[in-house]
Amino acid sequence: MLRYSAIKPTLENDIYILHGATSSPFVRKTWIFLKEKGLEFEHRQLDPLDKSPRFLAMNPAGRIPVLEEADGHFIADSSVICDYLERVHPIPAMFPSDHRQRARALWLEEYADTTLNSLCARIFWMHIIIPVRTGEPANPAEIEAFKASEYPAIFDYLESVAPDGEGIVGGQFGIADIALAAPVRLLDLAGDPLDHARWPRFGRYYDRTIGRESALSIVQHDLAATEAWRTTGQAPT
Ligand SMILES: N[C@@H](CCC(=O)N[C@@H](CS)C(=O)NCC(=O)O)C(=O)O
Repeated sequence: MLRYSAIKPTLENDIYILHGATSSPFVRKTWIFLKEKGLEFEHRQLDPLDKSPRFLAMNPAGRIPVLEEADGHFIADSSVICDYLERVHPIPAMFPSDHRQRARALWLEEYADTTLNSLCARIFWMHIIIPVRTGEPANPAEIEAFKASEYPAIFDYLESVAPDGEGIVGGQFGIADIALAAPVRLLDLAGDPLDHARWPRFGRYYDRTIGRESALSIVQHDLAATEAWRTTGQAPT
């Protein structure tokens, strides 16, 4: 949590600024969380690959998202940001109050941010970024082989725990649901959506989350960001 004194607070109003590229699943997670909380924010593009001094002062790890508060205070990492927002704005609650359920929600968030995200990000790279950077079209055989080897362990597990309703933990919509949907959206953006016939329960659960008003509000922005990657091989500016 650094304060970058060379940057003046950029907002007069007491609202947040969310920095990052809108194709990022971690930006999407934070965006949806802010919306679910009913918090006002502005979005600013920030290229995660351009490790400028300004970016590194905001987050020495050089990763997006970064949340800026009205006084110029920065908070990095989607999980840290969501936890912080929950404490500052506890209602509506997005983390379970029961200790075991909270642990389960945090574990699912971590699983989504790591295991699930690596898989979905790889598909996005294979379809969108590698072709524009190499000048070679996406390789369907390579993609299908990757999916055949990597998808079952992860999506069979998610199929086995997906709820009928909106909330995977205790039936209450919250952080775990947002975190699980955010990377799967990369598959839609890559033009290679999840096979709903093979994983119908998880597919319907994903559709319910991504169809919420909070999640729909980022759609035009993530499509635009994907188009920037697809045409230039670079993050949106
Ligand atoms: N644990 C972090 C992960 C953030 C992350 O990896 N963001 C990616 C973009 S999707 C990034 O900034 N990558 C830049 C890099 O690795 O150089 C979070 O939850 O915010």
